[in-house]
Amino acid sequence: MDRTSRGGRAVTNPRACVALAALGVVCARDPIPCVSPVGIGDLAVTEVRGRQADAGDPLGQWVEVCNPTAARLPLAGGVLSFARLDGSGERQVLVRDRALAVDPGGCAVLGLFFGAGGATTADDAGDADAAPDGTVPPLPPYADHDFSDQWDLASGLYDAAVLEVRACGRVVDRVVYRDLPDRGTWSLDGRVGPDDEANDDEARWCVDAGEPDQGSPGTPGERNRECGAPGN
Ligand SMILES: [Ca+2]
Repeated sequence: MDRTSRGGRAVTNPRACVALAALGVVCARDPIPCVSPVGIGDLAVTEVRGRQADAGDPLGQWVEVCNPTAARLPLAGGVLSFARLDGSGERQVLVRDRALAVDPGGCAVLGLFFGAGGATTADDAGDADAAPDGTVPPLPPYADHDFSDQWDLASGLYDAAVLEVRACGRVVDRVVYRDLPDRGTWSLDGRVGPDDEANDDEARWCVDAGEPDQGSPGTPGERNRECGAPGN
């Protein structure tokens, strides 16, 4: 994220604070500063997987967010914001999992995973939930947080977007992606560590369509491949 564009503000959106407070997340109204320890640049977006050409793709649409700091960072109350490139159509998802955190040097994968098993709509996903024993279809092993309940599953993630990671109203990272591949992921070069400034450079990103026989999964939760590497 361009540091010149960072707000670095405490929470200024009262409605957001009310929503967060309702979930037990400490996020006081302005002028009391938010207590989230996640600061500007503490998390960096490193990989995005959108809708796939294979309509039966079971691997989900997701965002990988990595923690380059030496501290374990909670994600509860964090927000992913997706807007079209012209700023319109903003959609936000809130991390409601109070236990979710990212270890130092680790990554979290947040996304739409009700598509696993073939469901493409919320209703379908609901049907999938209706197992006689009440069990919920398992998420892929790399999925840390599913926000299908906050999204129009029929449309999926935007193919092009301004994506922001926010913590209690503070913009932690911002990236722009312009054309998600329909096979594999849009991936920050594995030679580049998770970095909120390095990931501003779109030339450092590439398509990871490796392992097509396995559905082009990308590298969710793991270090990205190097751009230009064989099979990439
Ligand atoms: Ca990865």
